[in-house]
Amino acid sequence: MPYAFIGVGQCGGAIIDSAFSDRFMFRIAVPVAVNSATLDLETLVNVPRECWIGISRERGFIPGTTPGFGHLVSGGYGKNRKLAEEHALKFRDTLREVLLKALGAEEGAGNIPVAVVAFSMGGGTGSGAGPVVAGLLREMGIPVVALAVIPATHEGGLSARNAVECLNALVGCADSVVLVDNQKIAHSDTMEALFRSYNRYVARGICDILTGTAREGIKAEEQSYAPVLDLKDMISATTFSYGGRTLPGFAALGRASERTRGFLHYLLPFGGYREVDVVSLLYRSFMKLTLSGVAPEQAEKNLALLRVPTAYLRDTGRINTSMAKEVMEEHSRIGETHFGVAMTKRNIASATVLLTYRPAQISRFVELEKLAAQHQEVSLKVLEEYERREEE
Ligand SMILES: Nc1nc2c(ncn2[C@@H]2O[C@H](COP(=O)(O)OP(=O)(O)OP(=O)(O)O)[C@@H](O)[C@H]2O)c(=O)[nH]1
Ligand SMILES: [Mg+2]
Repeated sequence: MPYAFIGVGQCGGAIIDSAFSDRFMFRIAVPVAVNSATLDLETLVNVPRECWIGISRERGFIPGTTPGFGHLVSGGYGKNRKLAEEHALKFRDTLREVLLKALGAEEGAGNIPVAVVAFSMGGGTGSGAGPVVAGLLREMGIPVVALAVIPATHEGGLSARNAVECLNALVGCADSVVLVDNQKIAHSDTMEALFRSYNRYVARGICDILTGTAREGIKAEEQSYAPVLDLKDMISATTFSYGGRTLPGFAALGRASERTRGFLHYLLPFGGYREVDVVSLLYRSFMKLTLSGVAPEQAEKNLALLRVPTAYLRDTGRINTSMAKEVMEEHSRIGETHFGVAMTKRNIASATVLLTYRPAQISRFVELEKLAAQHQEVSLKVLEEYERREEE
């Protein structure tokens, strides 16, 4: 049974669209794009209409192939998170039905090994309906990884408030949360111009981990000595257990890659393949984390996946896995690391890491909370001002 890869709202849709630009993804996952605005859905290039779900104010969640879809699904929520959440909860039954159909799992979702649900927390649709979608999948027994985008500081108080409320809702609805912080691209005058490449970066990282944990295509003899990651690793690397209760961890994603074959391959060692310095690949991935204000060595636990061409896996010693593992252990406060190697058919070596934190370690959460409180205060002041005038 394939994975579910669901994008909610404009940002979530754009991220999964990017993930499915790699056609291989269609072999291991099913895309679904949920939105309240047909215009947003029409911007998707890789996710076909059969994989769309619209939110109609009258009819709830409807499949993309519904006649008159464009009329029924229009307008969006314009950053009104509360209203999007309210509608999603009100039409939860239609969501269940339409979602199972879109996932090709009408008989039940029991066999879906994991669902990734991507959305931004600063807007309306994704921020409001994203956690509802995640919660529903989790209720069906599917492990849920939320890919949640944090608004940049300059986006202001309303976006921050939506994000704070979304985070509060999310805690009960996801097994793990991977954070994608737009503050990382906020240095640009036109942050929006960087969305495409940022989405591609995030999608690649997540797809690497998912395809790296999908055992299909990896023959045992080819895998030889290298450790393998499975989905359980992915979930436990990003979840905390307290007694009998589990709570999602908050993970930052990092990825670095390099070419393994140059034009001058006849001058290079073993069949034209360069030596891969996995330690420096890992350090480069730490420098490109999707979350600002966290120290890589302060992560509670972590996961790392190396992907290398098959040739590297054939015999021992081609890549130094024990050094890589040691580096990862040094970057976990409790010494818990989940480490694996998978092969790729491309001439590329990559390291993808997830570094997991507790909320108290994330300074961006404190910033969001402050910004959100300012927003609320300002609006209330305005209200008071008007009320006073009316009383006078
Ligand atoms: N990283 C990234 N962030 C995005 C992208 N598109 C929008 N955002 C961010 O997402 C937030 C806005 O959310 P959207 O996803 O556009 O909103 P929505 O879920 O469609 O909700 P509506 O308000 O109903 O339109 C802001 O914080 C944007 O900076 C994207 O493609 N990539
Ligand atoms: Mg929108």
